[in-house]
Amino acid sequence: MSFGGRLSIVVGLFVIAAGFALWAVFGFLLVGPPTVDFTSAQPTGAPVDLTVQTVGSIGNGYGDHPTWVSYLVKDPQGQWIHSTIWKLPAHTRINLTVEQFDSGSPLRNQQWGLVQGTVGGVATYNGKTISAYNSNTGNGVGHTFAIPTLGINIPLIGVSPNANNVCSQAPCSAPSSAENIIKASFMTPGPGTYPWQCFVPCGLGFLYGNGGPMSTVGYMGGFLDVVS
Ligand SMILES: [Cu+2]
Repeated sequence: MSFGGRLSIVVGLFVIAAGFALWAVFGFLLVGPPTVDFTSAQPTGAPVDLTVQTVGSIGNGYGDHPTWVSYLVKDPQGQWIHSTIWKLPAHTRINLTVEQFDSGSPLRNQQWGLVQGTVGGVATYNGKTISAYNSNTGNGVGHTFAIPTLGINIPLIGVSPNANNVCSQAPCSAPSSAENIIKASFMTPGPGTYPWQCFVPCGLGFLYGNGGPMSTVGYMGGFLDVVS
């Protein structure tokens, strides 16, 4: 074979290999949870009801990590969606309900037990108004819902670890599964993308509890996609 023929084979193989590499990299980077849209669920300016749940292990039917701890969100049609990316209207009151189905533990940082940045600086825990929760009491705190750029933090109090009905397959529902309901309201700011996350290192089995679901969008963190 001529030098030119061999050169074209080498170049051709290189182009094919580079193409596969780019396809793999972009495929890995672009796969993510769907954006759940709350902007057209109600008249402009009206409060938005945002209901999420936290589950200790998401279970089967949600991809490759059935044992991972996760959030889910209820879309405006009432379906539970495995996503942490929510499209919300700007300058609007969000009435958040968290259905907490996971157990808890004492916090490493008691700051995460404070309710901060919500309307009135309070939340309700099974109907009782709180401005802080001492995680060294009761069942501790399972997760937090925090939006650092907005100064928002809400501790999600754990269910009893001794309950014989702790949910391990999403979507969870009460009363068949033990549940705590935490509610709070907050105002969305102007348009932008605002990351939110849990600050409790709840990624069991990962380094310091901060890998796996704690560092994967769709499980213990996501984004508010705030639009005008
Ligand atoms: Cu968490």
